[in-house]
Amino acid sequence: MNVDFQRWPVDLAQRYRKHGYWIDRPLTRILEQQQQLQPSAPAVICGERTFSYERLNQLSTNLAARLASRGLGPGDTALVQLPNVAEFYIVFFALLKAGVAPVNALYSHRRHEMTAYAKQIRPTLLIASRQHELFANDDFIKDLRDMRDGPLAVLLLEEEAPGSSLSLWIQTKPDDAVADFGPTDPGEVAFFQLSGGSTGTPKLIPRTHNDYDYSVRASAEICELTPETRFLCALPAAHNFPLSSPGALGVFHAGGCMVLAPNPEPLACFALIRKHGVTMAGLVPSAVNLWLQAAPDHRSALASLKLLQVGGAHFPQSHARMVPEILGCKLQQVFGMAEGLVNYTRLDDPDELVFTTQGRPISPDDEIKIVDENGQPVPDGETGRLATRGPYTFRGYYRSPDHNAEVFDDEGFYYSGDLVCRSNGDYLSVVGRVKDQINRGGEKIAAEEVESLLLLHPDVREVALVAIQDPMLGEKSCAVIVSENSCIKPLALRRHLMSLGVAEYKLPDRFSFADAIPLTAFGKPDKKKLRADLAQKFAPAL
Ligand code: J2J
Repeated sequence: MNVDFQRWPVDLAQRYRKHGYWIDRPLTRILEQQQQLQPSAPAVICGERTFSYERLNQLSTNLAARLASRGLGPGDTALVQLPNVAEFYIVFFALLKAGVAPVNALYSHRRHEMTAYAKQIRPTLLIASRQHELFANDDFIKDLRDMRDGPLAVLLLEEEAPGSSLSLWIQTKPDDAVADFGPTDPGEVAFFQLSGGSTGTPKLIPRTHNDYDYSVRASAEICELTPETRFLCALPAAHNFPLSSPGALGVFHAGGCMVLAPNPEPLACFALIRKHGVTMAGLVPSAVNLWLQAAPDHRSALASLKLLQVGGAHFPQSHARMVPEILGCKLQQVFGMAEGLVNYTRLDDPDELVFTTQGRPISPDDEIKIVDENGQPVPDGETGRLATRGPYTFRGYYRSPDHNAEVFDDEGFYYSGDLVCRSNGDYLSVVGRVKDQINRGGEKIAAEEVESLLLLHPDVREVALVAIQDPMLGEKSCAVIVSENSCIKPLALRRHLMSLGVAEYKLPDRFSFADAIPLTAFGKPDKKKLRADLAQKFAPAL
């Protein structure tokens, strides 16, 4: 039994195979290939530890064998939450080998998000870290167990009990090792990506081996990765950008090496770049701002850096132009989404295109529609809503028929909620968005999710979460609150959200109290007006 998901129509699937995008091999082929080509080459550098391809392959096989001997396999799902450590990739490949489909939660996620994922996938396996507040004791593990009918296997990093020590499970093969995990069907779900979201509950994106592998191979080629590539991963390793655009999987495909950083803090990253001769990195715009500020005093540390990819949020042109000058490397803009479609500026594009657009799609078979509010195509150069379908763009969120009906049209095009403008052939510029989301330095916040949590507070009668501009993060969030209690304090509302176990980046940066939420002619909260009002309210005094 496999994980259920919305498949591509047969004619499109045939086309994607015929054009050589879907090669019908599981994602584990990436490691197997390097195991044969260059087993002793370094694959991952994590602190003082270096893992060769052979070791990465062996350790992931050890874990997969143990999972298989416990009866875990295709149809099972796992909830995984690990920081940026080598074990993240060992676990990822182990689960692919065993055929268990994981949700790789972000380390910043807390009880609220983890519960929402668990409710959707009903995991048979949990892999997490004792150092995360949620797993400092066994309360949440007990909650997860209560949620299930069957058993839940638990493996923890930094765990003392041998039975649930991830490190022990990875290091040795069990005596009753299962040598062959059975074939993985590449047309099936390999794992779930996380959606940035715009609804009340975090949504999951089923990604198949075939579709993801194509995006990885094509991305590695576009970014010209080679065995000499040394890629600094300073964004959360599970995120789609550092995992696949071309990210870790692209680097492994090309036989290069991943250098892990816990976060994008510039001085620590610069030290890693110098120490390991890093050639390439991927960042969100807010992190680039920090690097641009710190770089002038540390230019020599960056000598090996050839390419900086920037994506995930709006990157102002003025900042884009500074990258080559201040960081001394080439810039590549990336506009992608965990749902699929990824656009890149190409390495041989003229500078103007690189500074002023977010690139063009990976594939000749990425179909793009840019339409007005009535669904009519807009001429090139004009702004419209982005809709797309293609060989690595999903066809539906996991078990979310109502939401899918809203974001897909009859032809299977996915409406990403972005406002874009096409120019210079098929280059796209991201101009804005229609989805109800705040992009806080690349971290996406679904307004509705935070609003529903705030409404659980007895003093909150109405609420609207909106974006306010921020010089460092691009956007921050502001909660506009209507309350009968004139003494209500932001601190109490923040505490309320913390007690509900929501990730910290979703806590409103500001609160604003109002008598009423303005409404549009349709009676919906007028967020455009709220944003304009708040821009005035929080405008820096001249
Ligand atoms: C403006 N907005 C952007 C950009 C994404 C590569 C790169 C990024 C992501 C990602 C990814 C943007 N300029 N350059 O998955 O593989 C906003 C858009 C988009 C949403 C997707 C990848 N690049 N965005 O950011 O799933 O609004 O993926 O729809 O987290 O981020 O967010 P996410």
